Amino acid sequence: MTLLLTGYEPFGDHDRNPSKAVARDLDGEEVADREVVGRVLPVEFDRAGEEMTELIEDHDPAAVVATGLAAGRAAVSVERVGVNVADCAGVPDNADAEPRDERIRDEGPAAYFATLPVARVVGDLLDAGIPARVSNTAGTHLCNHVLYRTRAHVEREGLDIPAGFVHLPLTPEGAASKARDGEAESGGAVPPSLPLGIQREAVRRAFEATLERGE
Ligand code: PCA
Repeated sequence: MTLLLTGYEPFGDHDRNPSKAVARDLDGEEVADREVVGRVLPVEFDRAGEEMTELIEDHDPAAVVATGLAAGRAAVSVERVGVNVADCAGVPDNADAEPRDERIRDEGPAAYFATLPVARVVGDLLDAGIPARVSNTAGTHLCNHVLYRTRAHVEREGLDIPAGFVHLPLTPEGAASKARDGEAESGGAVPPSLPLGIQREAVRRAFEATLERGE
């Protein structure tokens, strides 16, 4: 069996996305005795959910961890819930879609819980010296959308697989680039960051902690 890992293309005013690098780097690696299928999703509301559904059908994974960038967050954030809202909050997707206060599924439930063992994943990351926390909101942009759609699909198909979402901070290079665009040279703020190697390790451990469940 495989482990499905997704990241995203760069979007908005970010010229890189650590989630894309992590998905690429871990693609083909063995984690918890399974092969990671690492794929990069488009940052498009009209396509990403569909592509995730197809990936699950094609690869029959034992677990799904979707990841994305949350610039400004200091820690790896393991999301607890995806809500039935699509609102780009002023950041158009890469096809210029700008949903505002929309439902993802008109008849769908208000929210789905992630089925990753979120507290256990965070505990394991903290034990490994990686800054991490449970997050109670994945926002309303595409990351939340994909979490909601993934969980809806898993439930509709009756699949017994843990599925969830992990938001990653900027890398130091990404934070430096933001600082350069800002006022750091005049004393302005620099956003928090985490090196890519640590982000990769966090995702690897997220799968391991998830698959330990019940073993
Ligand atoms: N982060 C965005 C969408 C793509 C990404 O990497 C989000 O947090 O919704």
